[in-house]
Amino acid sequence: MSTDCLQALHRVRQWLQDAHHIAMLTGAGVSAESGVPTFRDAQTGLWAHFRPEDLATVEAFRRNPPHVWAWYAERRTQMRDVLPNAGHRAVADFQRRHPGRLTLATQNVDGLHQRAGSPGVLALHGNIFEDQWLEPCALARRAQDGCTVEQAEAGQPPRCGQCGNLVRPAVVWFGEMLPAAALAEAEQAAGRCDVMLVVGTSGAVYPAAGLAHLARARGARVVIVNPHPSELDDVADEVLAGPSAKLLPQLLEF
Ligand code: BV8
Repeated sequence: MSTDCLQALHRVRQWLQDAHHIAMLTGAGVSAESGVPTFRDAQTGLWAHFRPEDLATVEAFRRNPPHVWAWYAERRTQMRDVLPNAGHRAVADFQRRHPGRLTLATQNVDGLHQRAGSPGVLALHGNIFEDQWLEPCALARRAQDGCTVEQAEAGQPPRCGQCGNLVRPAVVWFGEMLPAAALAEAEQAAGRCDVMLVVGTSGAVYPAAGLAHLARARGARVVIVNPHPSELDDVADEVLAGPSAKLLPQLLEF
């Protein structure tokens, strides 16, 4: 690591040690070293000619439920077989050593922060392993809440046995509101933190990416951990150009 990088790392570590409260926003890059393709990696195989933004919408699901359901089924299979990496573990270990000092908001739907042991993860974009109804249902909001889900033929999304609702993944699609409580808590943490760590995100998706702007506007130091340039670099006080599984343990082991 160059002298400049080492100096930047030590500077950020000092900011974190002096911080009363740390806010953290993670994106798909924090799971890259666990083997989860990032959201904007070139789609592989069957999905090579689809943009995620064109699949992760209610309209796409209504238009062709089996098509979108198959994309999620493939991603669930990918994500079921992976494990949290050293970056996820460094965050969870820090939270265990310093209860209440770090608020973690993630854009990821893979559940890896939760599996690493992080408490109170603010899952801004939901959880790919959970299902919900496509339409609001008087009986239940989530397939797990008591309605009977009838298995569908191969490739088709299941339906509710009572209300006939289509089952969809419990993730936030483009054009959908984020979970209000989680977003409000993330905004509160961004507004009162001394340091905001922005890890593994292109900063392309709002309102999640707006948390970095909010932290900056309220006077926090903003630090980016990302091996490549991102759309949030211009609001950062420091950009640590490297992989999170390597840098997070170096930043948080105190
Ligand atoms: C909404 C779940 C109200 C589904 C996802 C301004 C304000 C408000 C809204 C908007 C706005 N401008 C535009 C919008 C609309 C839209 C939006 O942001 N569009 C973008 C494309 C411009 N936002 C919305 O629709 C949101 N809803 O605002 O509601 C509303 C309603 C109607 C109309 C207007 C407003 C909902 C957004 C949520 C979408 N759902 N995921 C699913 O997963 O299938 S978003 C999806 O992208 C993932 O959650 C992902 O996490 C997220 C962001 O991507 P990244 O995580 O950053 O991943 P990416 O691949 O881009 O980058 C990876 C990074 O990792 C790279 O930088 C790479 O360099 C780095 N990296 C790689 N390896 C490593 C690494 N970093 C560290 N270590 C490594 N080893």
